[in-house]
Amino acid sequence: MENNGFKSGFVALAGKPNVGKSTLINALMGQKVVIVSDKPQTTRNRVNCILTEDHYQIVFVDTPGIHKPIRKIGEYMVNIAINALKGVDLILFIIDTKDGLRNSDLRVAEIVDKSKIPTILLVNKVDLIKDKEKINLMTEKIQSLSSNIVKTIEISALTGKNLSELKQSIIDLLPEGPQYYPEDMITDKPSRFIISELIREKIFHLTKEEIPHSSGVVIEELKERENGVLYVRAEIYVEKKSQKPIIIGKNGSMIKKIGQLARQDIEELFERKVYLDLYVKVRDKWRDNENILNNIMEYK
Ligand code: GDP
Ligand code: K
Ligand code: MG
Repeated sequence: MENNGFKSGFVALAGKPNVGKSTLINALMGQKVVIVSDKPQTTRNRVNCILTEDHYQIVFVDTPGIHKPIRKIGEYMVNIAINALKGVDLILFIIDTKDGLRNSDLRVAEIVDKSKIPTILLVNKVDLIKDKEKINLMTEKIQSLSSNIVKTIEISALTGKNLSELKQSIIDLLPEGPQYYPEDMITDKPSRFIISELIREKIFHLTKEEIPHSSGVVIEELKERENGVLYVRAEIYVEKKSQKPIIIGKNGSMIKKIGQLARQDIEELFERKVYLDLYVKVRDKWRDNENILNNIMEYK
């Protein structure tokens, strides 16, 4: 054979918000590539994460959670998630044992079933639950709805339980194929996107209520200075005037904290000194504004 049995393929994560899709990708990648938080709808875009070894290349496709959208941004996210399943080689369908089954899980089960793509059902967060019966009932219900489930594995994306078994199962199910991306590439997204995500993640971690979901981050300038420092100017969008002082914080303490934590992550990822300039802009109802959404969700 020409490619000496090299295996490759696209593996999409499917599931409602907050089941642990992004956490699982980072765990399988062995490094943090996509952002994670305890809040639903943290992930807003499709992000390909590429894991290359001697005899295989797995392209994990992270997606926003499938839910019932209220805002226009939610419609964008659900469309992105559903479209991301098209044409992949394998689906990892994740359910959350802690949260139990909800309507959105059943909706995902239907979408997964319709895709006819081989699917591994992942029963996640088993570190949190001892009730075997509950796990079995959830698993059987989903198996009865998605006829293309070829395997079911109980995992913990957080503790790593059964993740090596999962990785082996993925490789077993992948077809022989080409190396789609260069071996040193870990994501298909541009630096601007990764940087804006790392800033947005800190807003998700440090603020609460409607603030994280009302915020968006746009990189206005990114350049390498002669002294080797990476200069980043980013704008944080909020929806209302009253939200701006919350992001800025007392005497600028919040925006300073967001900047410090984001800068550390960016420096680690890009292995260089970073100068991060953050500004806050009020963009009235930007989550329903198609022009802004087309700009902010552009990294498709
Ligand atoms: P996503 O919205 O599906 O991408 O979910 P995230 O990856 O952002 O995770 C949502 C939350 O669930 C975060 O607080 C994670 O730390 C947590 N989480 C993910 N997997 C596990 C797990 O296996 N066990 C526990 N205890 N928490 C988990
Ligand atoms: K989340
Ligand atoms: Mg996510």
